[in-house]
Amino acid sequence: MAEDSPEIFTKTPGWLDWCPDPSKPRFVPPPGAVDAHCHVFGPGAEFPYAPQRKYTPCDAGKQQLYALRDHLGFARNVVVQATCHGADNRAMVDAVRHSGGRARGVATVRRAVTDLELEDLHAAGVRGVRFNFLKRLVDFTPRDELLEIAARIAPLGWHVVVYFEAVDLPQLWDFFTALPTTVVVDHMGRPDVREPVAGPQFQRFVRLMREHANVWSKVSCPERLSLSGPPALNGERNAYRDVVPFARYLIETFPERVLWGTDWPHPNLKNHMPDDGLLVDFIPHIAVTAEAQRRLLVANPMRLYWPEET
Ligand code: 0GY
Repeated sequence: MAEDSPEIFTKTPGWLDWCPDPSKPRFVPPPGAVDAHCHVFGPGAEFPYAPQRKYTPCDAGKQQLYALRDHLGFARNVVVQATCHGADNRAMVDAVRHSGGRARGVATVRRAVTDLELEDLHAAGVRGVRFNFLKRLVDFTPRDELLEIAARIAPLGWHVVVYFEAVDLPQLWDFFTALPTTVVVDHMGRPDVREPVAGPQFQRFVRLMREHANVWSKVSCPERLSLSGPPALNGERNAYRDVVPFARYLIETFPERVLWGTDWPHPNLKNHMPDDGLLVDFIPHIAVTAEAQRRLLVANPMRLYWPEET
């Protein structure tokens, strides 16, 4: 390969591409609604995927993300660094910079990050870092390195986003509760939805939020957690029903500490690719009043990502 030719990436076998023609949701998000969890992938020819990545996705760039935002009736995005880009934040930063102020970013950084690099990320619109604990997505990072990073980003007013499996919460508890910032948990801590909401696994997560007022949760990714799956193609729009009680419980118990996101372009789904319009129609099933919807989609993400406007 000539030095200046872009690298050609081959998708992970079985990779499911994002839905090209999502339906128009029936639910109309309140004005100013924020999709607080989504990603961009490359495009690889412009922003190469990281050598240490665990998967190679399809390209999913900023134009497609912002077209989806408009189609779904949202106003803003929080673009979360995906593991396929490692700690090279250029694709995410480029997307945020080209949003006209309508996106913020969550980065991945290593211990070696300089203060100047952190300041540049802040100027671009980054407001948090993500620590990922899923073994299928990342190699292990020592906890002292993560704590050091958390201490460095805290003075910038940033928060830490954490992604883990529910079964791993006991061993991560002390680490999470030692973090000096707001801590945002991805996808409700990934509960096993075969277990009851009142069961020990989910209630452990609820206890984390109850005892630690700095812990927030994204009530996102029903398509990842659901066993009942999307509805049959019969016009029904209340998909992923088995996840509803978990998300609704968190929204009703911690109305000021919940966020929602599409998770577009939905990395690593194996069985089906969601219709993003259906995902939006999940919202009124979990946030059942206009006030709960306003907090979930507008007030809470604005407080965290655009505090200067609130
Ligand atoms: C998600 C979920 C996943 C992937 C990533 O950064 C990532 O690669 O977050 C997953 O595979 O469960 O939130 O996008």
